[in-house]
Amino acid sequence: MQLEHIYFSVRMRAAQGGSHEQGGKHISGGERIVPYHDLSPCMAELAEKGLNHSRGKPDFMNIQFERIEETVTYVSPLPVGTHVVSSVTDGQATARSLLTEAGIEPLVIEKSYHVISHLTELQGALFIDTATGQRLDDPIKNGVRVSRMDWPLDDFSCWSNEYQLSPNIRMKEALTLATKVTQHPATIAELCWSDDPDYVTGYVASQKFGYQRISQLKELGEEKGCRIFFVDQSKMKDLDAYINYLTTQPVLIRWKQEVIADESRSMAGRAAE
Ligand code: WAQ
Ligand code: MG
Repeated sequence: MQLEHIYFSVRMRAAQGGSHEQGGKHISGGERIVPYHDLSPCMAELAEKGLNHSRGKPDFMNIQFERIEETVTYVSPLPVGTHVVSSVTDGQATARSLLTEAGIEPLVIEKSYHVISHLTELQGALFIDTATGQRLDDPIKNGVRVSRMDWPLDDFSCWSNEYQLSPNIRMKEALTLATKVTQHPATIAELCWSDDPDYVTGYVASQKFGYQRISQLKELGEEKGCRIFFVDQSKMKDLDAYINYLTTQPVLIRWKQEVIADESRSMAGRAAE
């Protein structure tokens, strides 16, 4: 097997006041997929992300990589829309109406907000059952962390340039995650805003309408984030299979096949010169 076709999953998590297992405060996490020659810069980037974070200085960090044995699937990024709102109230009303448009019952939406209002610590995503509004992931854990997804920077840069969006790495990471998660038929919608006190933009994502950014979903300074996957249990084998998809199936985002086609064309052109 050629080395450049071997990929590695790289994961980082950082906490303050001890490790996550010891009850430390979650500071930052990161998930990437890179070939062997990018492992060193990738681990340096993840270390930097966790070391200089608006949630505070970590006193625990874990960075690990492992070779991916599973076949990598390539997925196009969800289409993006933006809603500029003038307050958190407007932003949250927009989020609720998008969730309704995705097919979630109003009572289920209310129950999910009730669940998150009672949470203190979250390191991953919560699952809410679209049939009952009940939490489905293990409540003694702090959510399920999705991993094994990435969007190579060159392809992301072409994409953001084409759509005249600022090449915001945070959006790259969130859109990558949302694309992977909504690719599973059981994910009806995702609702998210950051736990970083300096970042108030969030989104609702679904296969139905893509990744809809909302300019303000919380007040500046707020450290409580949110990530909810609204799931239809009838569209999954069982919860373990769903978690297995989220945590082990490698997904790379690829916007333009033509980028590669263009490159090979220009190389062919050069060869012909
Ligand atoms: N898997 C599951 N949950 C995660 C993951 C993951 N890989 N990463 C983060 N979370 C959860 C976790 O509970 C965090 O506390 C919460 O989400 C927020 O994470 O401008 O930056 O990384 O388009 O702070 C969205 C808007 C930004 C971007 C979201 O989230 C844009 C963001 P953060
Ligand atoms: Mg964060």
